[in-house]
Amino acid sequence: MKILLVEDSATLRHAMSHFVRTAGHEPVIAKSGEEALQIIEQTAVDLIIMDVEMPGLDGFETTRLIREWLGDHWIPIIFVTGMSEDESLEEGIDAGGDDYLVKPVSQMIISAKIRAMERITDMRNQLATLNRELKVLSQRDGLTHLYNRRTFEELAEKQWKIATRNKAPLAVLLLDIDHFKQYNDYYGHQQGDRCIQTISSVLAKCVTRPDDLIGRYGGEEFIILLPNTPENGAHYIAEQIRKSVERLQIKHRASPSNTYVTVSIGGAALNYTTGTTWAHQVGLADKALYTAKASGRNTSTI
Ligand code: GH3
Ligand code: MG
Ligand code: MG
Ligand code: MG
Ligand code: MG
Repeated sequence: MKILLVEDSATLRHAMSHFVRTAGHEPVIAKSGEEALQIIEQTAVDLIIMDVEMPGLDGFETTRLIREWLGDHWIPIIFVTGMSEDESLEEGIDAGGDDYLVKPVSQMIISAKIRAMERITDMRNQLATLNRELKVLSQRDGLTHLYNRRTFEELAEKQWKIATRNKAPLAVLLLDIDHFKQYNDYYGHQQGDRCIQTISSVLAKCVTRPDDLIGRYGGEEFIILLPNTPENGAHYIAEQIRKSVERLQIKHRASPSNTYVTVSIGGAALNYTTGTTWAHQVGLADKALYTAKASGRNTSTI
């Protein structure tokens, strides 16, 4: 671990550096609170050992400022001080310290306290990793890793509000795989799932702007939000998707035309003259999808 030692006394700095090295860690030295803040802003450290009584910023003030700077990123801070009063310990903990040692401290105590903090750091890191994984699981669809419907709706409504506030163009596309029930019945559910995955990766390839959103809307239905995209842009993207799927030539012997897997796409662009809501716009895209289906499938209608 990289351990920041904040200590104004040269003698103690030397002793503590030695302790830290002996414990198998790398000391980084700050001679004052001000210097500690500069280091924190530039260097990632794993633990801080902080003197309290220092000219200029004292250890408590420095700790408050460091906590503010670090925000959610927690690193352990241990005070080492000559002040043994209960009130002083209380102030240190309230300032954001995690432990409070009264001088003199031995090599053994420093090593043990570092190990204890290392243990807590490990646990926090594991928890952070699990939280990230949990977030992905709760926001994404397991089969395609696209946004699930709930998350898509949340994100899309935000984008929709931004667009209407700025009177910016925005389009939504709904996509449905053609004759997919027959595909499943003929090839089985597992191959059906693989087909859904393949279509989802086509979407990811065709819809590439950072603000664009793709979601799995239902079983074999997908929804796409295209911010800053007017009707002709949406039409272009829809055709790109439709043609890309067609070009894959995924065999579909059970389709009425005995050919390949195709998709139908319905879209709607935001229209400021008629005024609308997000739900209404999705409804318009759904109607357009119905029209695309009715006009023979493997079509996009916007
Ligand atoms: P259309 O061209 O009118 O869209 O016909 P369709 O058969 O695709 O339409 P329908 O909505 O009747 O059928 C959708 C089928 O998609 C139903 C189900 O067999 C299949 N399906 C839905 N979700 C999944 C899924 O997660 N995995 C698999 N393998 N199949 C699914
Ligand atoms: Mg001091
Ligand atoms: Mg469907
Ligand atoms: Mg259907
Ligand atoms: Mg379908």
